[in-house]
Amino acid sequence: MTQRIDKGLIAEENAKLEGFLKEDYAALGAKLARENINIDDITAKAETFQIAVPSWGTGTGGTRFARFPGEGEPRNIWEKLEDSAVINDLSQCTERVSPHFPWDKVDDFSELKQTSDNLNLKWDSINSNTFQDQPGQEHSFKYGSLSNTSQASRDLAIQHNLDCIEYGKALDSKTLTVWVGDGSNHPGQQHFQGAFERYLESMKKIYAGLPSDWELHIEHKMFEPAFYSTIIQDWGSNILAAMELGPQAKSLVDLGHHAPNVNIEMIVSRLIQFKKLGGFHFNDSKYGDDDLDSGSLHPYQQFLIFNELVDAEYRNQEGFGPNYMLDQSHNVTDPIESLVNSAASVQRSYVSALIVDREKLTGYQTENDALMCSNTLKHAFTTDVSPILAMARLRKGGAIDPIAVYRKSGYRAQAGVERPNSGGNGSGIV
Ligand SMILES: [Mn+2]
Repeated sequence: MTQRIDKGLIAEENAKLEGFLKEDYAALGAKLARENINIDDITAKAETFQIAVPSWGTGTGGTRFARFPGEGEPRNIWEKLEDSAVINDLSQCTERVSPHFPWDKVDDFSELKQTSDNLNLKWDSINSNTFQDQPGQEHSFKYGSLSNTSQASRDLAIQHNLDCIEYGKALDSKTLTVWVGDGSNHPGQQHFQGAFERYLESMKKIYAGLPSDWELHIEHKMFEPAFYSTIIQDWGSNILAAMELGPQAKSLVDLGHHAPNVNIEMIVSRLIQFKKLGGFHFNDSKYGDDDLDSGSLHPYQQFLIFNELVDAEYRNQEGFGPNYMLDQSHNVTDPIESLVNSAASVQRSYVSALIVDREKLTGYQTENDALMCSNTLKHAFTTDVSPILAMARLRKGGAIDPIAVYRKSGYRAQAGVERPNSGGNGSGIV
């Protein structure tokens, strides 16, 4: 087994930076105190922040054109767990892993649970996969899964999701996330209503198999692999399906799954209002479902989404408690570095949103002072909360500078020796 990041190395590296961090933290604390904000209260909240890592994200991603395997990438769920543990060692905010079946299927789930327990990791939402055929599969998903015109294909897709719930029970997960590639590539290919009816009928059978303390998250996506229409193309179809199914069904927002320029933070607000916000897949994009690192292009959008989430938290909105997960494709970076960076980026948006003066904002909104409303948000966004993030990591035993420690550890080079490239490894764009 590849060695984890040595705690001694983390402590040694932290010791070099701790003095500077304390100075920066004190300076930020004084600045926030002038705004009647106690920095330690914010840091304590930052310490509670958790975002799940997708098991498939620890491998190098790819595009429709090619995949360039990275050095020492994990070849199975056991090695993906090792990398996930490293990410959490450094970041201290990624204690949950979201698996994808059948990519991560094992014979003995109790052994898998034991391994994750030993690594101090927990399991997040279970992701089912009916967007590809498995070897020897009797009824194809080529023309859809849960909405296929063939009852036999639909039954197979339903059964896979019910199996996923069983795997999840063994791992103590509480959520099933369903994204399907169903849709059409040509106008007229699919009867829109008929296909949606078949989808709902299938989803009702999955919903019926859900334990009472579970949630079913529905993920919408505007295009790909279907390029003319998709069965759950936007949050409208998503919330309709979730409302049709019942209170345990909620909508999941993947930031890359919308049309360009869509106001995602407003969608988030609507879903919160109607108790239908299940969770997030965080990533960033410029053109489409690019699956770039979270906050790498549009950090203000990510902040505005968290402004809605913190607002709901602040108001104690009923039925609010979404799952956060990263869902990215790392094509040219070390996936561990990207996931560490991205988790911190999302955590930064959360912390920045925490320091928004909500009383002032409400006042400006009431007075229709548009400029000061915008300035209130911008003030929080432009306040550099880096010392809070670093202090939260330090207080939990993580690294002040996680990327530097990771590079110094030599983990990747060692993994390269222990894990010869398989060339395979399912790394999807989902
Ligand atoms: Mn996704």
